[in-house]
Amino acid sequence: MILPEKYQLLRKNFRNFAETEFTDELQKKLDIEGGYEAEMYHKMARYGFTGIKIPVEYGGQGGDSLAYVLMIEEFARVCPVLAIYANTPNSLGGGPLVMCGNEEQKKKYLPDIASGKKHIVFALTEPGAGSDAGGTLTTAVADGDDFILNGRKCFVSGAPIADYAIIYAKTDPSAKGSRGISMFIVDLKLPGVTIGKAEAKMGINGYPTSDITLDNVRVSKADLLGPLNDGFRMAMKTLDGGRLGISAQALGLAQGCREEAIRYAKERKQFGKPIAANQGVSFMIADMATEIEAARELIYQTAIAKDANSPDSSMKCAMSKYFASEMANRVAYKAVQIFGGYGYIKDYKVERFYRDARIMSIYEGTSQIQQLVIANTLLR
Ligand code: COS
Repeated sequence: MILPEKYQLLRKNFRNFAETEFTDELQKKLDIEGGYEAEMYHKMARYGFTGIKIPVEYGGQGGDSLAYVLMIEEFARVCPVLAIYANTPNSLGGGPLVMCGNEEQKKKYLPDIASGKKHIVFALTEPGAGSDAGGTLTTAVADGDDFILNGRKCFVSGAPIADYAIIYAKTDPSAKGSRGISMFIVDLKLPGVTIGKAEAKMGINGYPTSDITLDNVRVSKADLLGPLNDGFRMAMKTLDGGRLGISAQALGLAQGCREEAIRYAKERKQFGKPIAANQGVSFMIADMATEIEAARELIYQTAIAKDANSPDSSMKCAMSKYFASEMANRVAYKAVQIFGGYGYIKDYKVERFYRDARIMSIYEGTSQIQQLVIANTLLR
């Protein structure tokens, strides 16, 4: 797709920022030490990236899904984990508030999220409710002006550094399956909240992931987000946007792999010529580039369809995530293959890309869940 000039300029700005700020030194530090780079988050906030999709009246940039996709793609092309820093406030964290917060909630929370003062995360998954997100066991029981929450959320990206979490809990125990679930904004400083130890992960190091345990946590009724008992549908709608974001992250990673592989294949000489002169290598590059272009077209079209409220946009978000995340894994595999033994060594970026790619066909719904969403839409 030939992008209108406005988006080309945006892409250039995002690329400049990532290439200047996401230094190799910082990327290696994050990968080896894990943890979190608060200074980078604040820098992104100063540039308006943490609020790109948050409406202007609440302190954001009011950008559309295509601008958001371009930002995530360009950031992930240089460093997939740092792309998440800009993703969470715009997507799974801030998204539910933008979508169904009342005026008071939006005014209270969104400006601080857009400006990077506060960090908000999305807590849906539980030890026994992963792909079956409707199997939520966390409960919220009304008590006077509050709800009392009990349960445990797991694999919450960003929990150790977050101020708030969007928590899903069953408010109507008599409702079957995914019905009777509600959404809450929970201040993680409230008594009874425990944040677990950061998980040791294969990749995406530098943005910590942990459990959140809720033990009789008293949450004000003012922090019920959206209609009572309708939280699951809101979670699914939020995940539509989240899946688009992951597809852009996978696209950026694949583009980064492609560039590394081409540079190396032209430089590296074996049998007296650059390895790129061998069809075995050049055809891998042709395949990588073709798949990346196909993903890019699908993702950009999906972003436009989503903003136009096209009836098939949920399915397209699932298709984008399914195709782009599997594609990124294939492309990262080939990039490592082209680098040969060096691709297995941590000094070379493709080694990290390969590990980072692996989660993309898992988080925000596995590839198999995306297939289910696509098939259910087509066959209903
Ligand atoms: N937008 C709006 N509403 C949606 C929706 C969407 N994208 N997807 C589903 N819904 C609605 C359905 O229309 C249905 O509404 P009614 O109850 O009014 O009929 C309701 O939500 C339940 O949908 P469904 O019957 O499809 O729910 P299931 O329990 O069968 O679950 C899957 C569907 C498997 C698709 C869902 O649980 C899922 O996405 N699981 C993966 C979760 C995930 O991605 N976890 C990662 C968390 S972030 S790391």
